[in-house]
Amino acid sequence: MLSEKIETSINKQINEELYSAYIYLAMSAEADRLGLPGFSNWFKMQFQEELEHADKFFNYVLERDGKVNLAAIEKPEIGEETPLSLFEKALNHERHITACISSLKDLAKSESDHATDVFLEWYVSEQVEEEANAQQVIDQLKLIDGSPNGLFMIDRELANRTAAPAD
Ligand code: OFO
Repeated sequence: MLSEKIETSINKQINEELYSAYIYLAMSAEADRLGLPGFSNWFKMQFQEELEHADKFFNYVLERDGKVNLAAIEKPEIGEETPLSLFEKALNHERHITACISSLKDLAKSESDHATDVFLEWYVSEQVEEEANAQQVIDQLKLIDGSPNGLFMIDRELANRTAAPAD
């Protein structure tokens, strides 16, 4: 059984994860428009991983006999971007999600909900990885400093990404 506060906060996080999926889907479309199929693939894989993050929270609420309340998903604000601005937006977004997970964890501790506290550990580690992944591409993009050859190489590398299951 989940406390009302935890149930509300996890439902809010389901919405955050679905919004994450949505923003990465918009980024995937924008990367495709820029003629970068590898970047587009990277964001599409991220979209799929975010759906799994949402699904993992969804299943957890049901497993704890809670109630899932699905809310409207905000429109992602992705305009005409550059490869660098896309990844800077991705990193800023992941920093925001890290803060959400940290607040959830603080709440689980204050409510003495040990099961939720342990469940959230997976997300804590995942956020370290997600921020590092976005930062790595930002570093590479800064290193090539707009070189078309460099961009082509990064695009080829990002084309190899597959979605990791959220186990
Ligand atoms: Fe990007 O980790 Fe979930 O939101």
